[in-house]
Amino acid sequence: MIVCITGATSGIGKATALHFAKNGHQLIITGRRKEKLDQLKQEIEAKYNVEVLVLSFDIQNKEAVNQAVKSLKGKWQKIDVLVNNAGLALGKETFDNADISDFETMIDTNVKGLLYITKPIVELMKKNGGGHIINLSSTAAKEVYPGGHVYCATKHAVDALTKGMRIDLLPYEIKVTSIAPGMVDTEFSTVRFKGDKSKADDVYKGFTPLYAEDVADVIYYAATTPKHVNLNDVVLTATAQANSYITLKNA
Ligand code: 8X3
Repeated sequence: MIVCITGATSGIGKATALHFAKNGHQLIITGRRKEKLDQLKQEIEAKYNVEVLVLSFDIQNKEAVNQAVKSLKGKWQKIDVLVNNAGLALGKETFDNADISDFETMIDTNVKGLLYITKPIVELMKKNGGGHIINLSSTAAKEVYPGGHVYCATKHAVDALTKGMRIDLLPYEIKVTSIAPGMVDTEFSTVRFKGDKSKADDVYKGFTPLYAEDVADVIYYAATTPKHVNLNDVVLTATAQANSYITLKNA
């Protein structure tokens, strides 16, 4: 298969790229940090017998995204799976104390960015006679928690878009899946708390959280079900986490 993964420079995206590569799939990896993508391409091509194409762009920039998809030639247009992983949370202050530019970045990345990349790739999938879109949602799409407001809203939007795409893309044999992880020990919280490592580390202390590889495993499973089977919506959390706001810590 040819698998396009957004936000592949770290965390769930990177783990997903490695997981698919290990299983012999060709990759298109995208992200903002070109050096990190080039490094990952080198690492993967040295270890596994697969080809990796790097596309570096800011997913918030509609023109840049369109140009990148347009630049795909030959076999690279035959994308079987799009993993919409790029996304972020910024801040956990209450709504009234939060920063409006953080709101914009989250909406521009998690919602608009996802739309920018999906729209032209859907056209390729239609030409190819099918495909699979896997959207990275979150437990934040299922319940809203204190300080979650806009991040939770963007993930609720991802769930709604997943359902809407699944309905409208049915005639084209394009599967659409939502994977909603709970707390995953990645750069996610460091980004959310703007580099405050001690705040970020606290999130994953006192229990065993999910790791990026756990989510990659589920994404891979969803992408490799038989043609007549689709996982519509998968929620996965650490065993110690019940939902967005109940986690058994220091048990
Ligand atoms: C990430 C999970 O708990 O920070 O989507 O909302 S959480």
